[in-house]
Amino acid sequence: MNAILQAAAPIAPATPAKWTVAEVEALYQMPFMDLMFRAQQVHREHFDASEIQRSTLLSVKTGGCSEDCGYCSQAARYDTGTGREPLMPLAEVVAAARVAMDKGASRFCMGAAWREPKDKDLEKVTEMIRAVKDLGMQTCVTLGMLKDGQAEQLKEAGLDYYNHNLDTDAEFYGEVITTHKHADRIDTLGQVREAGIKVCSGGIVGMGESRRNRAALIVQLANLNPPPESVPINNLVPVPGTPMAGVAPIDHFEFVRTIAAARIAMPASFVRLSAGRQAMPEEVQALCFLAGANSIFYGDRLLTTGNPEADSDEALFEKLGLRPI
Ligand code: SAM
Ligand code: DTB
Ligand code: SF4
Repeated sequence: MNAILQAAAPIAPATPAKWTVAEVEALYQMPFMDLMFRAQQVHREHFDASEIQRSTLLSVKTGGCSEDCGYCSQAARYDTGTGREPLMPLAEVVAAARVAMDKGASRFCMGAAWREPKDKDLEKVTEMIRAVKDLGMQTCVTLGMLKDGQAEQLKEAGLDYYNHNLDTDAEFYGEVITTHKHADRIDTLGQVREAGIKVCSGGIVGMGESRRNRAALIVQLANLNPPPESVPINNLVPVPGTPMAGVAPIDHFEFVRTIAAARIAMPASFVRLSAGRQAMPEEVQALCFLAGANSIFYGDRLLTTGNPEADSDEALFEKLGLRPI
């Protein structure tokens, strides 16, 4: 073979390409129109741009959490007015899942305000997973950090997704949370993967982090191998009584850029426009869908805070010609 042909021969990379923070920062710095165009191209290579996935949340154990996450209404140490509720009875969970399914949600996500689940609690959550699966819905739970063997128990019960957000850049993590580490989150995600459960992991913006921190969070998510199947991007819901209550909100266009950067860096993942929609005009939400968001939380509550009414989401989808999947 001559030298030219040799140079042109494809070389299979030993490991998948990794994103760098500089590359994702460069996406953020693109002219808005160019960034949106590129995000649309990537989105349309992997998805039908008129389809949107809907997940409904339910807080199955509320408040009284030992952790100090600076944004969270459920941390016991902050005076947020969020009541404490023990683990919900199975029948109530199933009733809520049935309502969500009837309204058109395809996935039911059960959240618990725990640092980590105790074995006896996990047992009860596995009953919830089995019952919700029996209705014909996809299941997701978010229970905090997992120890050896727990992810396998969840898989055994039929769990589809485990949500565990990296939340913010490893370098900014200590400004937000001190009672556990970013490395602990990565460790739990590894256990979830090993057990064969799909990963749902994303983060929160608007906590006073820099654009570089936002780019780094996207890199840390995209470079998980493989990247999470589902990537929730939350805009901080400021909760009175938490340390983050008074942080200045980020500009809507910066939020849309974050969605676009996540879409480009994780082309095959569902990117979920998550918390914070109540404070977003419909037009901004539409820009997020244009930037590649193709999933939402659906139903009038997130965990402890509000979310747009299902009927108003339906009306928005109708206006945009978005079809639920
Ligand atoms: N305790 C578990 C954990 O921390 O993984 C599960 C529940 S926790 C409430 C789930 C996620 O909700 C957090 O990781 C965070 O991303 C998001 N979240 C909590 N409070 C929020 C807020 N005020 N604004 C936006 N997102 C929030
Ligand atoms: C995620 O990324 N966002 C959801 C879900 N995963 C568990 C939670 C949002 C919580 C918003 C504040 C609240 O309602 O307590
Ligand atoms: Fe607890 Fe999760 Fe809230 Fe942190 S985010 S305080 S771990 S419920």
